[in-house]
Amino acid sequence: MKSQPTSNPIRVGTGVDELRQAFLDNLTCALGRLRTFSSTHDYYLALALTVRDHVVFRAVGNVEEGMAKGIRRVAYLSAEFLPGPHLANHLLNLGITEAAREALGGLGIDLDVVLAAEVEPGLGNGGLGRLASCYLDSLATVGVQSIGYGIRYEFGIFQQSIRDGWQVESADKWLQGGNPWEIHRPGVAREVKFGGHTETWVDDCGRSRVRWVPAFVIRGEAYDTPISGYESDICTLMRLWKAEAGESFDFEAFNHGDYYRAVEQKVDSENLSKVLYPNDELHRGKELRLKQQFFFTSCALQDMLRVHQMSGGTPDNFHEGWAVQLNDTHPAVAVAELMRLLVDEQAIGWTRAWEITCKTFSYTNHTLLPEALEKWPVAIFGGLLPRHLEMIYEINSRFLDEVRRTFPGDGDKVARLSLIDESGPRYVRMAHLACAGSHTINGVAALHSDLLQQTVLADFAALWPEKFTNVTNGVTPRRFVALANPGLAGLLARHAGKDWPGNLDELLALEACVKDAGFRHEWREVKLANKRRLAAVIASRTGIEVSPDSLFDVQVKRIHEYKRQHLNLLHILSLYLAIKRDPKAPVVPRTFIFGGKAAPGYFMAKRIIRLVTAITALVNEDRDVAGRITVVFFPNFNVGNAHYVYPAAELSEQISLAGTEASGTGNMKMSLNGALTIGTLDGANVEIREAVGEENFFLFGLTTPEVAARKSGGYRPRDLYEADPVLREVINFLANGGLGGDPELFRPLVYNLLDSDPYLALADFRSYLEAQRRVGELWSDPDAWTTCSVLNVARMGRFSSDRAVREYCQRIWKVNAKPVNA
Ligand code: 26W
Repeated sequence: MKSQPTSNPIRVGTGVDELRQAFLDNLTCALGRLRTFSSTHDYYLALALTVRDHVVFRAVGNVEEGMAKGIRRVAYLSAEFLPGPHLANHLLNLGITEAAREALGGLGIDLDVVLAAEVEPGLGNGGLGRLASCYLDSLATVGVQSIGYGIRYEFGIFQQSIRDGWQVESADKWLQGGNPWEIHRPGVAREVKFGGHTETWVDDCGRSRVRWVPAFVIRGEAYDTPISGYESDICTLMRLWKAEAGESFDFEAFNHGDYYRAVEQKVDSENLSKVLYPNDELHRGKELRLKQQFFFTSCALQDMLRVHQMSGGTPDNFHEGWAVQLNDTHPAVAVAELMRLLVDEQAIGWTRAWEITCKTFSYTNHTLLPEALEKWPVAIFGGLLPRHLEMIYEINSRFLDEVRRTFPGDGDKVARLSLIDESGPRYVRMAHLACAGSHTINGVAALHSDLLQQTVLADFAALWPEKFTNVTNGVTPRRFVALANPGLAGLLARHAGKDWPGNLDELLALEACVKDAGFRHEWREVKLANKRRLAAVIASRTGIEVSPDSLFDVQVKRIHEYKRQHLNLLHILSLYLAIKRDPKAPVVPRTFIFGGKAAPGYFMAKRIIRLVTAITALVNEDRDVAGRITVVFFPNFNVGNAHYVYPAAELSEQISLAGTEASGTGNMKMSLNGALTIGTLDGANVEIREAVGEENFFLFGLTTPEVAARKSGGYRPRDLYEADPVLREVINFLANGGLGGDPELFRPLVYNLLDSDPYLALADFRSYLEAQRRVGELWSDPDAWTTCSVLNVARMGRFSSDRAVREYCQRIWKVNAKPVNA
């Protein structure tokens, strides 16, 4: 590491005494607290400010360096980020965890207690947001100048609690106690226009130009959060925009003395960035969401243009200064906005502007589910963004000319490819806009990228095969192993060397240890300690006692029918009924752990949670099964809670219907922490299985082509129910009020399964049970189980987000990352 410019050795010194002094200074000077009256939260803030200085020093150094070199930067546009708690991660990256522990210890303060006081920013729904944060971490780690642009939601994803067995949502007031990580930059503000109309005018050179006369303007103010890299001088910035009333919001109203109307407008403007929409994988055409998308996208592009010009660039070579990644279609309106900025504001000709645009953007698709694909009614879109609608029509007309030239006479194809869906009421198709304006389009796992080209984007793939590629997702081993699982981290360092967090392929060295009984014993001890830690957390949050000696079988992810939590539940009920029937039934002791949020308006998902809690009540209170199976719903699954769950997992449930989970990243996090996977050939499971070896993975279920065949052959789930006595028993138990309480409660779930079963849970039931039987069998042989667990970890190097980001750098963004081991 290079030395950083320092003006004050106390503020950025890494010795114990300097850290302690900086901490005390911050407590007094920044927070105005006397030590005697300080709370744990004050200590947290003081330490956070201390650590922030170190990180910000790097960030500031990077800006100067980047300007001087005129290098190409990466902008990651994402409506969601889920960074998790920052403090411990920075300490790890800076290599000062122990120094900080000692510095605080000398004052009688426990670092772990202070770390636990951090409230995490929940600015995302799930996989997509967490992936964005893993990528910022890796961009910093592999040394790429980059910035993540998003929205500073005042309320992030709701907090989940369980009351009477139901999910209850409450507001996430993450900013209430102050946020020490962000730097508010009122000076870095961008104006964003909305509504109104367009008009043409003629400029001094006699050119016909278009001007957008908006109905209102909203100001975006930047809030910067530095993201450090592991043992790296480079820092990425997460620049989030908060909506404020525009400069002129109150002119007219004030002139008429209407103070209240003026203030109302102000409140209205600020509502824009108030709350994150809690839907994942379901698109609802809510106007405010489109406003949010355009707002942060426009702020980001204006910001990039300014940075580019300050670094000596011109609008004409914008694409040489920036590579811009669209994280799903949420920021896809950027394609039209960049065109507007270049054509209307910079007076660049259409053809050249389009060339610049297409050389700037690339687009990642994260889902195949049709209900997730974003499309906006033309009336809403045009009402809010009249100029962009015009631009999209023009882009479309030129694009469809190209289509007609390539596929003459194929009118259906033209209709299917069009940026406007005209099959009924008219819509703007955001994925089509993203594809048209991007040089590269990728899916997030090999299977997903293939399916993308065969299904939702098949026509685009036929038109532009060269644009399509795959970049399989990855996760950061710093947060999800080094930080979350210090026991395992120590063991890995001793046996695979200390470099593994920055070069995950080093873990391959573990293969040589697997035959060593002492090593396997140590491995089991680490897992046991993690299970004890999780058991304590579960007891304190739910009151449920779980045995650390049982097999920890874990399914944590958003609740969705395609992820099939209900398939897992059917298995649990089959075990329960088997034990009830025959107390000697060969069932290994298991603790089933569920976690995840249901979208507040998603009826079935909420019923699934209710079913988990009903089964919890049934199973945990039944003396006949006591000590054999236990079921837990871990409330409010988020990044911080994940730190307890992943390291303790022994069986990772990745049981989505083949062809529905784009990639999954929880699958990677659990396998990296030594869990074995029970899974279908879906998303990245396919590649995980290839990497760890098929003998170390419990495979079951239909393959994607088999799913298609079953569906087209007229799938009749009721026939399966009739034919399979175990399934029949389980379903009857559910339908006939076996769980107690209102017998109507689970009928919607039951009838959905029997009459339609859109995600083929019943078709995979038998095969799942059989795979679960193999799980039980292997578990009964601890040495064999441990061997598989070690091999899983050893062979997971490929799933580091560093690898994924390097692929993006090399193949998509064309920027240099520092070499591995540099
Ligand atoms: C418009 C509503 C909406 C909101 C969010 C639709 C779709 C989304 C996301 C694309 C959903 C999402 O998070 N997808 C997940 O992305 C992960 C990262 O690539 C993958 O690992 C998961 O498989 C995928 O479900």
